[in-house]
Amino acid sequence: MAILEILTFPNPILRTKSESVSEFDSALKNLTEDMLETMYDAPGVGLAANQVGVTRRILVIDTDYDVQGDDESNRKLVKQNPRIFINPEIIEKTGSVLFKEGCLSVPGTYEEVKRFAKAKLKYQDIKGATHELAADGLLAVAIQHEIDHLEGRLFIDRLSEIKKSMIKNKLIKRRSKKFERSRFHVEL
Ligand code: QAP
Ligand code: CO
Repeated sequence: MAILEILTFPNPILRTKSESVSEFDSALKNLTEDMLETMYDAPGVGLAANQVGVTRRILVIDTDYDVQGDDESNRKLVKQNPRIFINPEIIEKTGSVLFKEGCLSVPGTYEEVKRFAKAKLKYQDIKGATHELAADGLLAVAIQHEIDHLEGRLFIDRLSEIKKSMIKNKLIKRRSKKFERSRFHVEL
């Protein structure tokens, strides 16, 4: 098990369309375990494989977990419901909701996005067996957000042009500040 590096905007891998999984082997199982560990550590409620550099149609989601402990050293998962979706496809969608979303690849940015309120999902499990799942609430929103990642789409793409450009400017500025700081550090 390992905690993987989460890629952040504007990394081009986040813009890559992911390819279907056809081999349900131990490498797939190891990757999904690492993705779950990375998600719980972040902490987040969902992660797509391309966020850790793997452009395959793999998602992990847990919208039900609870943590105990006040700092990193004694943090413990006291309840969890890890879900793994391979080659997920939305086959039915109804209603609409506004949900204030964030993304581990767009840190520190939260904006309301319009989503379908309910979604029926067809997916494969870790062994390749096909299942269906009817989702609503936070799970339905998480599924739509994560499937966007598989298409190379980010939640900020679903905002108005003006909001999107403000956010992009903010993130690019923050990134160059970070770069300046690290360069300064090296030169010292
Ligand atoms: C996607 O997002 C999602 O900016 C998962 O500083 C979004 O886990 C599912 C996070 C909305 C359902 C509803 C974001 C953590 C986590 C940040 C996340 C941050 C730290 C985002
Ligand atoms: Co995301």
